[in-house]
Amino acid sequence: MEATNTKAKEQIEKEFKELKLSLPKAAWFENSAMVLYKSFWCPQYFLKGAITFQNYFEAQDGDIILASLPRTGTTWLKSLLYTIINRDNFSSQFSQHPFHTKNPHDLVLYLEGLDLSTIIVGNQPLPRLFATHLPYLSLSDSIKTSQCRIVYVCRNPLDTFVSLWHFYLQFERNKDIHPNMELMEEYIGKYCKGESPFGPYEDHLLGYWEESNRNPQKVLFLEYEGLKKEPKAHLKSLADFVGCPFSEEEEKQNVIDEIIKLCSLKSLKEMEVNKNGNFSPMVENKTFFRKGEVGDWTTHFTPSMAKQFHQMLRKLNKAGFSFTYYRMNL
Ligand code: PAP
Repeated sequence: MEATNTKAKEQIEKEFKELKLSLPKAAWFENSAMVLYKSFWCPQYFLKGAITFQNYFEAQDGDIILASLPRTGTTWLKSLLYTIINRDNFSSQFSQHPFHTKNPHDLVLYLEGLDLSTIIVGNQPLPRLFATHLPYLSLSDSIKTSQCRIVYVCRNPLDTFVSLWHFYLQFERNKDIHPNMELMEEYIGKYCKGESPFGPYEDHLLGYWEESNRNPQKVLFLEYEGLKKEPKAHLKSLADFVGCPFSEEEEKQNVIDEIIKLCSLKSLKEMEVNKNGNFSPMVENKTFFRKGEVGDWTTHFTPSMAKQFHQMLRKLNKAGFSFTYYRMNL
């Protein structure tokens, strides 16, 4: 086992070094360069993890994988899924819930963030719950061939961009970069061209959406805006989909409402761990919780900025996709 691990590590290291040199690169803010890996823009920081995940992750039939693009509601879905799946371990009032001491990202890990030994040992509590930002086509084969289930969340691209913009600006705070309209327009151009972390946006969304149409038992496709509008109905379908349906008794005891309340932006934002804790040396927990508003882009974009999204939205429409819960009047 030890020898196999060492060999695998060497193999990953070799592939990583070769790819880092040979793949096309694109800049994304100052410290977040991306490489074009298997048709998506992989932040260089995640390249080694993506290789490890693709080659060594063995999905099990009971696994649940949350897939999303960055800033589309990942933290919210991580908290909802974690709470739904583990709800028997906590009293219905959730006063002792792990969210009081841990950020949802510390409880539901990204597959592309795991090291080789964690991926291989794979002894997380059952059912195993993971997350990923990788597109459907780039998932490890065992995810596609096993009976594991995927929950995908998307969000309208304009709000997603605004959220991403604020997220990355934090890293530039003390540097020589000015968050002006010109720079924002330039980044919208990159984003709409497909050059964004784990993008192109439309390929990511369509990959999971098409698979959810082909195989609805395998992929549950959700919209952030839908969750905001009808949280209760969405929680019920989430719980059914992951095999943990709410009983009549639970419904009577308002368990669904309690989960919605516990996982709300307001509640998570106010937890001490999210006010003052850190996810990593660079990322504070508070950056995962901002405004959570639908249509926030209207307070940021000029008409010409919004227009840049036309082509992306046309591509989605042409593929037969339109957002059920949000209409954009551009
Ligand atoms: P990540 O990729 O950095 O993990 P992700 O969680 O996917 O980000 O998305 C962050 C967005 O979800 C933020 O949106 P905003 O910038 O427009 O405000 C964040 O505020 C929002 N968000 C986080 N937690 C919740 C929640 N519990 N309910 C609703 N929205 C939330």
